[in-house]
Amino acid sequence: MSDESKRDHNQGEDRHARGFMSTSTSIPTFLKRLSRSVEEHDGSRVVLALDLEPRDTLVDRVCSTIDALACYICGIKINMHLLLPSSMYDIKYVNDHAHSYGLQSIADIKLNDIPSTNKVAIDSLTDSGFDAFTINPIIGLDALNDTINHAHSRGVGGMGAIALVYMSHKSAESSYGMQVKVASERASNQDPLSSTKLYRIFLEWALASDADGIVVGATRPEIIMECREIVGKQKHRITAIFSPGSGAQGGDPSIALRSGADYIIVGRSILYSNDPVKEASRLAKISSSYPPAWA
Ligand code: 6CN
Repeated sequence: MSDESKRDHNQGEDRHARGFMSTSTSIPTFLKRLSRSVEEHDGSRVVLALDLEPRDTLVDRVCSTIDALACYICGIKINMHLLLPSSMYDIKYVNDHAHSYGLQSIADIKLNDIPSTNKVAIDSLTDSGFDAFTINPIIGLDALNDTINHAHSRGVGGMGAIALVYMSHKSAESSYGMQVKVASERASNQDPLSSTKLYRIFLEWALASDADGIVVGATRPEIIMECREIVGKQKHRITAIFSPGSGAQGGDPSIALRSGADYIIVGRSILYSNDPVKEASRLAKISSSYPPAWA
């Protein structure tokens, strides 16, 4: 990174710190921080998936991508593309850089282990400057509760947890869409098991464990709609719907948002377009034209 961009970066950090202190004494949770970022970025509800090719100068390329696109997005999402080839120091540097623009940062690790291991992972992600992470509900309700409680007690205002409910890729149907039998109050004496789809159980567990958000693929507008209806019935809590899979995976961002997604997660169709700024700006405009479902 050049001296000049480092200087800009540090100035941005100061701006971020001032913003944090001047708003109020209450500590904002992940969704409040994300909403504030939306306000600061002209209503954009685009989360940029920073899935760049892991070649030399990856951190510099990631930071210059943030520099170019920061005003069209409300957050970044980092996954194995960057996490595996980078040091914790580099990741913290990238997250600090994103924060200097008021952006939130999500660690897309689809956390999926026993609670004690999950907690160690969450502590490391907190130390690396992340604001939230993705988690796989297959670990079960008690483990989800335990892990998410821990996350909410970490960092400034807590780490957000975003649970996978229905992934965007084609074969998600064979797992998330699987018909399963569960013991339920609705079942009859003749058949003590009732039948449902796995993603409905994941949704129920995500809400029961106070997940801050859920992931539903933009390739599944009908499932977004179904989840929106259930999520919208909650009286005392907001759970945001994050929708990846538009563009490169074939989903339509407008349809995902109209179906009830709060945030679209987009990578390749911005990063590898002929004009990433134009494409990010286009998606920012689309996303800002759909009011958040809870407004
Ligand atoms: O817009 P793209 O298809 O290039 O990228 C979508 C991003 C990727 O980083 C992928 O890992 O969203 C992530 N993702 C997630 C869940 C899911 O069901 N489908 C995805 O594509 C997440 N998180």
